[in-house]
Amino acid sequence: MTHPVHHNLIGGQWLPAAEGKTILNLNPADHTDVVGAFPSSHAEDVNQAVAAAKKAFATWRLVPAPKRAEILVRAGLLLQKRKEQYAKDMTREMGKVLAETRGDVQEAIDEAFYVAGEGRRLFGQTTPSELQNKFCMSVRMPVGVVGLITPWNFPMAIPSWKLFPALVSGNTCVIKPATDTPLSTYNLVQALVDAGLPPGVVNIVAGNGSTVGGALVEHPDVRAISFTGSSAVGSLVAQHAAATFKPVSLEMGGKNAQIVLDDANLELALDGALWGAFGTTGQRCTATSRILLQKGIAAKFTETLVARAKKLKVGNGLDESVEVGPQVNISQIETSEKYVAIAVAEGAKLLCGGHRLTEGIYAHGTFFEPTVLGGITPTMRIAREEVFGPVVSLIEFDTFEQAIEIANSVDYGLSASIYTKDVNRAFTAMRDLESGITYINAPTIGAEVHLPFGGVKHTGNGHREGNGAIDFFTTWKAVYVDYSDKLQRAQIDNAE
Ligand code: UN1
Repeated sequence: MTHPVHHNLIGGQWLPAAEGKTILNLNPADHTDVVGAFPSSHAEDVNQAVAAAKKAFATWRLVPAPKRAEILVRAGLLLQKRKEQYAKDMTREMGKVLAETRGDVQEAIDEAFYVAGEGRRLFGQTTPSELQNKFCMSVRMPVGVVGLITPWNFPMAIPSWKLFPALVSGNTCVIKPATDTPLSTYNLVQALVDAGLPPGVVNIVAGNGSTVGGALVEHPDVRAISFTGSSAVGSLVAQHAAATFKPVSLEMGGKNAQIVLDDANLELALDGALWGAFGTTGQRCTATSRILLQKGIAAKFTETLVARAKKLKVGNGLDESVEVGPQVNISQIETSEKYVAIAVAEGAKLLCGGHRLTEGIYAHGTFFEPTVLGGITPTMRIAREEVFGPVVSLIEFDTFEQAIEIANSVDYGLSASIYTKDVNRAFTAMRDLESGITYINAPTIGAEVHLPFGGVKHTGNGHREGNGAIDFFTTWKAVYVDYSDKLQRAQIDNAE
């Protein structure tokens, strides 16, 4: 069977990788279905792409920001028109169910319209001078060529979180899509190209993370790196980028807790837990991976959660009746298996799931049962380490204060949620949970694009996407205009 062969996008031209090698993109629900072949690129391809981006920067930075924004508006409109096709492409390469891939494309559309508004803002400041007849302001400048390294779990939304603010700010980009899900990044960039983006402003170099990502991170002409992925890789990115003093924005792991207090609306908390833990097959940085249950409701909640988890329909995400798609690849399945085994060895009770699915409709895919583990204590590895699969741990507690302490007892700090009707506790939780995102009576997933997205501790290094991305993709320039027609020496001529 033939499949499409995709090339890198360099300086407006579609070119095969210099070494001519490719990587096959397989459907995780059915490995006999080849989505396409994508370049397996090396440093030489990265060098060409960076050179093209550097050349394009000379003119793109001078295009007025409102004009740059118009391209984003047109790209957003094209994404709206192509939403269904792009969602289907994404389910085929990534596995998550159609309702969710439609949501992923929608998130890119939302980002396009939100960031386009920045084209007429990009506000700086004016401030009085300490001297007479002198004017002071600070203006945002583009950074230059930026390198973007994106993950497979939100193959269009996360590239859009990086590309759109980088572009509206006047930067040019080299993006390395996730090896498992390049097609959705190609679709996103195609929308930009069709919307009138000039050649070289966005370049795609596909391939292996350490080869292509590594070359981008080390390239002297790349001025900043924005990375989303694991904390282990993020740490390497930061260490390598330090050699050339590149600013790095890192969005990494989570071990997100949903707290359920005795007074919570239990049905609502159960709906939230199922969606937070098993939506996207648990493969979100924001996924609920710990559910903290107050003793009074723990037994009932556990029983109902397990019953409902067992009923979730697992299968090919292109089937509209399916609720949980496959995991993206075999190594993710192995991680899920490994953590279930570690948990059980440490004394956890396997309440449901825990195994890969291999028979019948599952024979050619990478499917894992929705899994609930009970009897977890906060020090077990399953309670502290990220799994990134459909595996959730139940931890019981006595008091509200204990719940906050347990929630905060991990290295990560992306998202947290609490279900309660007690407004005092809700506000205390908003203040005390160590997380970049906090939900009250809502699951840990579902951030909207126009709020800051990111976390504390090992989840990030202080930058934010969404509302905050412009801060990363611009650099401040302080400008002083002296209209006194004489030399005025700051700190000296005006001193008493
Ligand atoms: C991620 O898991 O990396 O908040 C991103 C959410 C989505 C984005 C998740 N809007 O769950």
